[in-house]
Formats: sequence, structure tokens, C-alpha cells
Amino acid sequence: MPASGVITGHGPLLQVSAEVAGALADGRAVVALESTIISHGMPYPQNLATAREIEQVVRDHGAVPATIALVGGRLRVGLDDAALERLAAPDEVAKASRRDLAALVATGATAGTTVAATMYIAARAGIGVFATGGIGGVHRGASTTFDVSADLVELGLTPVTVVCAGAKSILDLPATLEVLETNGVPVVGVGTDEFPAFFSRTSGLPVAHRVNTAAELAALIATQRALGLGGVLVANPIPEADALAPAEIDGIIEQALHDADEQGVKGKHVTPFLLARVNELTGGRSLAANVALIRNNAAFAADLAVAVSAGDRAGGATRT
Ligand code: PSU
Ligand code: MN
Repeated sequence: MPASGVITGHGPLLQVSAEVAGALADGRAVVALESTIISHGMPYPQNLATAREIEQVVRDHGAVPATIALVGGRLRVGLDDAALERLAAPDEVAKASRRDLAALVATGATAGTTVAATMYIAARAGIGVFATGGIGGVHRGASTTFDVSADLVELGLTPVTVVCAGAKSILDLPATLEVLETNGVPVVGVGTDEFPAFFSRTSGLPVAHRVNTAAELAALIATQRALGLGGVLVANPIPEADALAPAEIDGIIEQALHDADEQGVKGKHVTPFLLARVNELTGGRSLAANVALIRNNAAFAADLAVAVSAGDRAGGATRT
């Protein structure tokens, strides 16, 4: 399936909104947005406000937003406000990664989709650019727990470009970059040579490649696609003015990890637990930074999608 262009071969399980389908059919820019960030990544009601706001940021930058989720057992691409409200409601919908999709679809469930599941659905719909806040990765202690997010596997498999602000240091960042390398995922810094650490612009860890503009990145993506390779991870640092000092956040992350350990939190519950605990312990500070970096990623992803669709219209890269 092409990373952008006409939607083909999807049946009743995949429902693309008329607006998104129209944009794809015309070759216009579309940006996929995930929904676990709404259902499990932020508290209510800020999650709902943020979901609406980033859709508007994508529009302001000339692209069509396609928020993706499981709603009543359908893979939905492009949500109406009622669906956003349902995902954001504090009474808990499910969290769907790739391995959960068939079971949740079969039982008619509603769920937020992780980066992995959202990439899979975006690719099925023909969307090639996706914005989020932070990706999942290798958890600290993974050498004994084997807790490595399916996001890292999906990035190796699925030809979608994910714009993020790095990963939170609730994760083992050096190990996360190693697994991305193993899976053949290009990690590309935007105006930086370092992998950003979500709340802060730096981690001390180098990225393999750097671009300074969306147009430069569009050329890299066209070539990645022409070579038939998988996903691209774009690391876009949080704006300077919104960044938190590592000294401010490090102790809180240690506390959250300690609490998870003490309460015996395991498996798919680990990431949501840590995100909620970090939000609680920092109060509004980390949430404001979180919203700021998502806005920044949505804006860059929209500029990127516009550049990619312009390249496609001009003929794009030739296939090998
Ligand atoms: N990291 C964040 N915010 C998030 C997530 C991760 O800073 O909302 C969510 C994303 O949806 C990501 C998922 O794909 O958590 C990873 O979950 P797991 O570690 O269980 O794969
Ligand atoms: Mn996990």
C-alpha cells in the first residue's frame, strides 16, 4: 500500500471520515494523530482540550487531521467530537496496541490506539505522516522484564513517519535507541544532533541523522519509501521556552518508577501508570510542557505532510 494516495482495499472494519478520505483522494496533506495519549496519557479534561487543539494546529498549518482510535469495534480514521469526548472521558476505555486490535475489534470495543496501533491503521488508510508527544520504548530493567514497547517493532515494519519529542526518561533511552537501530529505524533530529528527552531538549545521546527543515526531511522520506523501507522516527525537541530543567523532573521520574515497582504494576499498565504519576507529582508544570511539545510536533508534522504531498505531486522519488 502506498504511504499516501488513494485508499484501496479496506472493508467495513476500517472507517475513514469523508474529510480525510477526500483529502487522501486529492493527494492533499493529512496528519495522523494517536488516541492513547487522550485515553491514557493525560488527565481529563485537559486531554480533550488538547485533542481538539492539536487538530486545529494541524489545520492552521495546511493539513487535515486524522485522529485514529477504535470506536465500537471499528478502526476509525478521522474522529468527530462525540468520539473524542468518549475517548477522553475519565471512565476508562481500553488501550490498544497492535496485539490487541483483533480481540478488541471482535468484541466491538472502544479504545485509544498506541503509536504502534495508530501507525498500523494509518498505513492501512494510506496516511504517511503521524504526530504524537512521546513514543514507547525500552523500559528500565527490561533486561529482566523484557518490557519493550511494540512501538519500536512497528517503526521497523510500517512505512509511516512519526514526529515525536523523543521519549520520557521513565524509559531507558540508550537501550531504546539501540533497539531502534536493530529494527532498522532511522532516527532523525530536527535542528539537533541529540535525541531529545521529551521534557528537555537534550539527553546527551546522539541521533543518527539530522535535518533542519521539513523539505529536507520530505526528501529523506521519499527515498525511504522508494527503497521500500519501514518507518522513520523524527525527534523534534520541545521549544526552549517550554522545556523543564532535568533537575526538576529527574527526581519525580525516580519517584514514579519507585511507586510502580512498589505497587507491582506490570505489562500494558506500566506506561499509563508512570505517565499519570508524573502528571500528579509535577502538577500543572509537566502537563503544560506536554501540551506545548504536542502542539510543536503537530505543527511540524503538518508542514512535513504538506512538503511530502507537494513532492508526490511533482513526481516523487522513483522506485528501485
Ligand atoms: N509516552 C508518553 N505519552 C503517551 C505514551 C507514551 O509520553 O501517551 C503512550 C503512547 O500511546 C505510546 C504508548 O504508544 O503510551 C506506549 O505504551 P507501551 O509502553 O505499553 O507500549
Ligand atoms: Mn510494555
